[in-house]
Amino acid sequence: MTNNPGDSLDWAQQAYAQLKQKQELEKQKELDKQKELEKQKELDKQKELDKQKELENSEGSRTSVNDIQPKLGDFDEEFTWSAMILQAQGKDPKKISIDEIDWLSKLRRGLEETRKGFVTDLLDKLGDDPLTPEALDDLETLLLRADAGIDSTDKVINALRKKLNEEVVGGEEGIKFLKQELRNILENPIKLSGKKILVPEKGKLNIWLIVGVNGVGKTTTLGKLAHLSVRSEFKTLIAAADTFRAAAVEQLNIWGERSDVDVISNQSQNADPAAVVFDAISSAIKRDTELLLVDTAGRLQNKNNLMDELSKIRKIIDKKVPDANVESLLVLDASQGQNGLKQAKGFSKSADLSGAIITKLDGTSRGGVSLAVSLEVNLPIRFIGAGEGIRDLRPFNSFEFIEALLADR
Ligand SMILES: Nc1nc2c(ncn2[C@@H]2O[C@H](COP(=O)(O)OP(=O)(O)O)[C@@H](O)[C@H]2O)c(=O)[nH]1
Ligand SMILES: [Mg+2]
Repeated sequence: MTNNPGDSLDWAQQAYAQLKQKQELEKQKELDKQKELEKQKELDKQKELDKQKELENSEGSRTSVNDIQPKLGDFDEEFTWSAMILQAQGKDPKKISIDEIDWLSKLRRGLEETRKGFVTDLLDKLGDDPLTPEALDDLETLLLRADAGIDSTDKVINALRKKLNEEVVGGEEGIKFLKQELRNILENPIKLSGKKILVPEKGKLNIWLIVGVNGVGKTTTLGKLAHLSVRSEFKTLIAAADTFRAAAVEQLNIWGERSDVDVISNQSQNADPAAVVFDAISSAIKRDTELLLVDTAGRLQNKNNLMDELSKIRKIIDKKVPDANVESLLVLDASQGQNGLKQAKGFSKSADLSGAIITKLDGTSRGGVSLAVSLEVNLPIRFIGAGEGIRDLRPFNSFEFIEALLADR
């Protein structure tokens, strides 16, 4: 299926060299280049339009402004970087879709804020010189500032310090080692869970509870998950168990419509969320649903009520369908930094969480919190969201995440 990763890297490096060469030529042959660019843009635009059409045809769905994807502009640089990342993972260059390139570009752009206050400084400090104890102190400050949390920071710094005591570590090697350490933190809970990525089991009822405080992006994420699920041909159903917010059901109905997924709800005021879930499970059984996505409230009259409510929902599920695969996924807003870690600790005490979803990585983000949540709460990160569009959610990939976080351009 895949090419030799070495070949792929060669291919990417060649593409990059060509780009550089192109930029040189650009200076000399301004006019020629202008024409060429125009032609290229026209071609790309055409490709984009074709792709759009293809999507519209295959899904027959509505598209919003947010869904219209590949944005040109920084195309060359982003394309090259994204292609390299995909190929470093052994992906066949011929099979890389513009969707994948676009997503990685978006992720890199999303993590730009985190990077600015962290990696750029770090790279400046490390440069090509060997790593020094002073550089480690700086790195420690930078990691804390990026919301990586004390424990993650200590872990990485100690590992680097140990290595430094054993040998001379060059700047580039230091970065490589740092990336590996950071990746290990993210990968640990994923490995422990025994599931590399979270996918519903075919032919079985899977129930994913989407939990988290108000405004973090639960409903939006659920809408995106429904889309992903339908695209992957799972029979999907939504339960509107946030009965506290009046507009919540309407918001979910819109998302349901976009992916052609039915929403089970109870319009009456102060309906019992557990009762909605009960009804939804009955429908799911009747329809042979494979993935039931449950939206929950982020705020009730007080905090205890919220946790009680979640455990009540969980009890109903365990009683009614004890064989179902149940996931309790905590949604965290990346821009909330250390607050996200607090939320994760709070929910994990009473909500029996099995994973986390990090949203809003496109805003002014402090992506480091993913590390803190992985290490301190031991939650595998399952998906990440970077935008309000229906396609702006992907399964989490620690390699891509760390490469985007530490991208040096
Ligand atoms: N920029 C950005 N906005 C998001 C993302 N996810 C959700 N939002 C926005 O955050 C706000 C709250 O989202 P909502 O899903 O209603 O949050 P909930 O209260 O947890 O259900 C909405 O305006 C969403 O459009 C994301 O990944 N990026
Ligand atoms: Mg909501």
